[in-house]
Amino acid sequence: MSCIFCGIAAGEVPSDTVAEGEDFVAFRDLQPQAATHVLVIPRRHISGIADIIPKDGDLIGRLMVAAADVARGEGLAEGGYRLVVNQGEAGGQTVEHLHIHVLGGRQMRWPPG
Ligand code: DGP
Repeated sequence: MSCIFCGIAAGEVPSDTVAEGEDFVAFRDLQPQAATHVLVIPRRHISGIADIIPKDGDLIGRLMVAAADVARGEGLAEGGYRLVVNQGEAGGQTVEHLHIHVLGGRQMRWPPG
């Protein structure tokens, strides 16, 4: 199975990386939906949030910390921003490698579409 985000995590597929750590990479979305749109992914392949298990809790926590750090680094912390995880078809997930969207730079609305 080939996974585009595994390719990005391995450095085999080019991406505009904004941050990385031992177990995560953050890079700009190819089809930005806001002025700032960054994806935070685990280096390890996890298909989606529905596939996490209790022992992944620390990793998920580090991904959330990374997402907040990215938002701070992008200058979004004061004005606000949105973190999104899409899961499965009805959730709008198109890439089956867990990712947190960091969206900011415009007013978000509720409910999301
Ligand atoms: P989702 O719909 O939640 O699965 O979001 C997948 C996002 O990934 C979507 O906003 C577009 C982005 N994307 C898809 N392929 C690539 C790629 O090759 N590079 C980058 N940087 N982003 C990608």
